Order: sequence, then structure tokens, then C-alpha cells
Amino acid sequence: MGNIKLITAISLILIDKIKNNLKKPVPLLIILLLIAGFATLKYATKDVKAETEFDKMKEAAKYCTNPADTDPKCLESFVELRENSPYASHYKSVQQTAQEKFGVVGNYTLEDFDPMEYLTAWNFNNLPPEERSKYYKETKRADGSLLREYWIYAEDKEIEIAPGVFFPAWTYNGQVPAPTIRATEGDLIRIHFTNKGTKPHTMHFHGFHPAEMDGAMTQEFVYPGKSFTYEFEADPYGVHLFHCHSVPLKQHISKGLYGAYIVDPKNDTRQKADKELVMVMNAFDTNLDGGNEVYAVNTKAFYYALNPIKVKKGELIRIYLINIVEFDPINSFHLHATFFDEYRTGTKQEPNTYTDIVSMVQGERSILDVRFKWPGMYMFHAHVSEFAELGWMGFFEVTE
Ligand SMILES: [Cu+2]
Repeated sequence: MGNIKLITAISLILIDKIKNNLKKPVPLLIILLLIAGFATLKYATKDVKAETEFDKMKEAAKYCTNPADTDPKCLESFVELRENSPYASHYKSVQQTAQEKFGVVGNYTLEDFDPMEYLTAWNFNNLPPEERSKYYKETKRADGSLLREYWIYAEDKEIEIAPGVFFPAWTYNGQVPAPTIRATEGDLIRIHFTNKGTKPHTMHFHGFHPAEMDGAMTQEFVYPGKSFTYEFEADPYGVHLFHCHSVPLKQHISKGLYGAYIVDPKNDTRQKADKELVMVMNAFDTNLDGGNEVYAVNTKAFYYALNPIKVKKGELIRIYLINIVEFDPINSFHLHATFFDEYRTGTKQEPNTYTDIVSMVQGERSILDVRFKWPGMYMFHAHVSEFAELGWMGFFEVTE
């Protein structure tokens, strides 16, 4: 308003001058036109200019420019900004906050694969009994151990890796990661594998097995329409993996042919976990240029950011963590606000370290024993920031 008064005052002076200088109307007319133009620019543009969220943020941040500054206006300005934001109701929901912060738009359909279910699904325990019996069978052996039989097939299938982003995957049993195979040390594992895909595939397991069960040599490739039965004892205990070992290997892995293989110790001296979760860190080369564009834990980018994993305060959470990311030399898992015992490869029952970050090259894995001290939302993510921003982050929602 001050500016309007000033301009009015100047205008009045000038009009007065016009009266006194009627002999020189032309230059004064130009001056008047300039004033009118200036006023129009100054106020008309202000009226039509939309004040963006970014502008408001800059306004709020003016109290916070000095890092050593303890000006309480800094915090107040952001609180005010947040409360007056048209997105205020969104801030109340972690899901929407995550969407705004990380740019995820849209929703996932769960028709093909449910990452929440995958966390605790092994030996097809997520299927109703009749359906399960098509893929898994247990038979007691003379020594008390189990014969565990699996029916696994390879299949080409398009999968959704980010809302609305589909990837032409090669899968085991139509999902990425494959269904988890879990046994106790000393059990006999028998896998009836059929290739329903269009390329030669295999199942190569980490762990002890005879050479002819390795699934890595050209003579061991299972061609489209063919079958092979893998058989070996579950040994050693730990968190392992299996993947296709056909060639080119990087293509057969990055297309999605991998899964978790967990062997529990026969004599487990560790405390029993309250909750066990399988997490496979993976990534997708969506434009087939030999680099990844989408990163995740259990395939769907930001899934656990949009749908936090619910756990209880103080309970023991045991994470079976695997890194299968192709093309990038290193990946990591970092958890906020707590530390965990790490059992590297899970092959010993004493933890190797107590930390909040694990780094892994492709094929490495670990068991992590986690507890949260307080209720709240706790982030977990790759500490490679680029991977986190491209999908590899999530939340634990801890309740009393
Ligand atoms: Cu393959």
C-alpha cells in the first residue's frame, strides 16, 4: 500500500507540472504513460502470479539461512507453512508424505505379487492347502528329517515394478523374487523344475550339492518345454539364494530369475524371533541398456514406503537379507534409529557385528536381528542415495 501512496504522490506532482507546462505536453505525456505502465506491471502481475509451494518454502526458510542460527522463527515458519499448506491433511499420513517426497504417483495392483505377503511366505505357506499341495509336499524320513519336494517352473511374465511401470520379466512360478524355499539343516530337498519359458534356464543353488546338481554348465541347461529334478541335502544352515545360471548370466539374473533359500540350524541356540522377514534387494534395467532404472526391496519400488511394515516395540525381528542387484557393484541396507546384530550368511550363531548398515556385493546375504525401542515410523533404505531415490526405501511402523 505504501508504494501506491508514493506513486499517487509522484503522479500528483507530475500532473501539477503538466498544468504548469502546457507548452511542453509531449514529454510529460510520455512520463505519464511510463508511470501507468510501471503501476500496471507492478500490481497487475502480482495479482495473476500464483504463489507456488516453492515460493512459500523460500519465504519460510528466510529465518533459517544461518546454520548456527537458533532463531525460533525458523521452526515456527515451517510449522506454519505445513499447517497452512493445501496438503496439510496429507502430512498426517505417512503414505502420502512418502508419495510427495519421493515422487511416487498412483497405486499398485496386487493381482500379480504382494510384497507384504512375500515377507513371510516360504514353502508356499501363503497358499490355501489344496493349492499349496500342487507346489509343495513334505514327507517324513526315517531319521526324522523331512523330504521337501517343490514344483517350480520358469515362465516369461510382465510384472509391475513401480505404479504403472511394467517389466518383461523371466520368473520362477510367475513371481519375482521366486517363492522362498526353506528347510532345516539335513532335510532332503527335491525340486521338480520345468521350463515353460522361451530361453534355456536352470536353478543354481548356493550351498552344498554334487556337481551334477549345480545347474551352471551348458549341458545342465533346461531347454524350453524340458524338465529336470534337482536333489540335495539342505546344508549348511544360513541364508542363501538360488538363481538361474544360464547365459548371458547377467541377463538371466537381471530379468528376475532368483529367490531366497533359507536353511535353519538343526540345533538353534539363538533366541526365537517374534517375526521373520525375507528381503531381497533387487533392481530392474527397464530400457535394457545394462544399467538399472528402478531399485527396490522385494521388487516393487517404494512399496514399503507406501505400505509400512508393521512390527511391535521390543519384539525380535529377524530379517533374511539378500542382495541380487545386477550391474551395480555394491548395495547396502541401512536402518534408522536402532542397531542390529548381523550374522553374515547366517552360517554361525554368534553375530559378527552390531551396526546399522550392511554393505553387500551381488550374491551376498546376512541375517539381521532387529529390535525397536520406541513406537514410531522408522525408515530403512539403501545408503546409496541414488538407489533410495529410485525406489529402494521403506518404513517400519512400530507400535506398542
Ligand atoms: Cu535363465
